[in-house]
Amino acid sequence: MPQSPTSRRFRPVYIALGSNRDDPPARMRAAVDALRGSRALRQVRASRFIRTSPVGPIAQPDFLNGAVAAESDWAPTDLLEHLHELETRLGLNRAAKIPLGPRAIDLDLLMVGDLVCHTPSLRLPHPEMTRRRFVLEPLAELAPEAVHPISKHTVAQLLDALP
Ligand code: PH2
Ligand code: MG
Ligand code: MG
Repeated sequence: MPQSPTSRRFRPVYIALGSNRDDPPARMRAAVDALRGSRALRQVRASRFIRTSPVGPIAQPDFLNGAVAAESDWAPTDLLEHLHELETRLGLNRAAKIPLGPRAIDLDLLMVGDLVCHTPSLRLPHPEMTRRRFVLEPLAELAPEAVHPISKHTVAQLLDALP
C-alpha cells in the first residue's frame, strides 16, 4: 500500500545549541526561531538558555547553551546537512571553526528516535552527549524520559549520573 502523507514516520529529534561569540543571546534566539520555522521540524520546543563554563582544552568565553526537542520525518543525514545550512545562515563560519573552540552558533544533532548510526560524518546518538552537563541539563528540561538508545538510560538518569 502506498504511504499517504499522514502515515509518514515522524521521530523525536533532539538538538543541542551553543554560542559563545558575536552576541550569544541574539544568536541563540535566532537559532530557536530558525528551528521553529524549519520545514524539517514540527512540534518544536525550546529549553531555557543556561550560561556554562567552557569545556575542553581551549580558554574561551562562557557559553550559552540550550536544547530543542521536535519531531521530524527526515533522514538523519538530511537533518545534519540542514543543521549545517542553518549554522551557516546564522553566522557560523564553518571553514574557520576551530575544533572545540569559540563559535557564533553550534547546532548538534543529539538523538533521532532510537537510531544508532556510526559513519564518518554522523554519529548517533551524539558520542559526547552523555558526558556533557551543558547538553544534558537543558535536554532534561524538555525530555527527561527520552531514552538514550545505547545505554538505555533516560536523559534524567544520565544527568543524575554525572559527577
Ligand atoms: N562546545 C564546544 C566546546 N566546549 N563548552 C560549553 N560549556 N558549551 C559548549 O557548547 C561547548 C563547550 C564545542 O562544540
Ligand atoms: Mg557542532
Ligand atoms: Mg558541539
